[in-house]
Amino acid sequence: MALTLYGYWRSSAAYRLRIALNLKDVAYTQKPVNLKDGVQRSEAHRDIHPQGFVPALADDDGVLIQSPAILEWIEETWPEPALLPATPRERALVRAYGAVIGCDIHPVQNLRILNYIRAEHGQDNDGVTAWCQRWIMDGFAALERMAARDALPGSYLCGEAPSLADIYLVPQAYNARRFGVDMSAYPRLMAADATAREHPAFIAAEPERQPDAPEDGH
Ligand SMILES: N[C@@H](CCC(=O)N[C@@H](CS)C(=O)NCC(=O)O)C(=O)O
Repeated sequence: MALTLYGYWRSSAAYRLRIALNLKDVAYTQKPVNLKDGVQRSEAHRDIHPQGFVPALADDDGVLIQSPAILEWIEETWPEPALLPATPRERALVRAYGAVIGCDIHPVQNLRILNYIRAEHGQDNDGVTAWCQRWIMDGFAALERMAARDALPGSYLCGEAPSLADIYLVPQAYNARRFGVDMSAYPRLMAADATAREHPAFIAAEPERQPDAPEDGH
């Protein structure tokens, strides 16, 4: 099956898919969509992703969108190594980490939201950074409490091996560092993030290693 990932080097939703595909050792070709230049809003790109976002993943049958749905599709299509634990209760726990990040933290610090608060609510770089920090810290505080209360033993966020929880955590922690969040308040998250970032599948998925990453890092 030939897979094409429409993404952007610094898109955290695309970063999730790169990690998952790498963990499953599934090959894919990347087609970068330059979010900085607004290519995502073009008519041509909306034929691929009707919302005008990345990521999208094309296979021989068509195009899939929405990283949570695509991650589940990847897990069902290539079950090994499993990204979800064995029991329904543990699976719900892992999915909850993903939902806190994917539904509650990440959406409010997206490019289109940041452009909007700049253009319509007069925010400068400091205002935008403060906005991002606010919502990341709010969500990370909750995740840290979850990690303290509902930990599954192991050095990853939910156990001895990478799971969907790490696939959501690492890109979000990357964004947090980018926006200058003080990570020392979240020791459990940071320990799991450090463990995962040593895994070759996570290393290969790092934004700066992607074909469209600019040399100056911006
Ligand atoms: N819920 C979507 C979110 C996708 C999303 O927000 N993508 C961002 C990049 S991480 C994007 O394309 N932003 C373009 C924009 O805001 O104009 C998913 O998980 O796939």
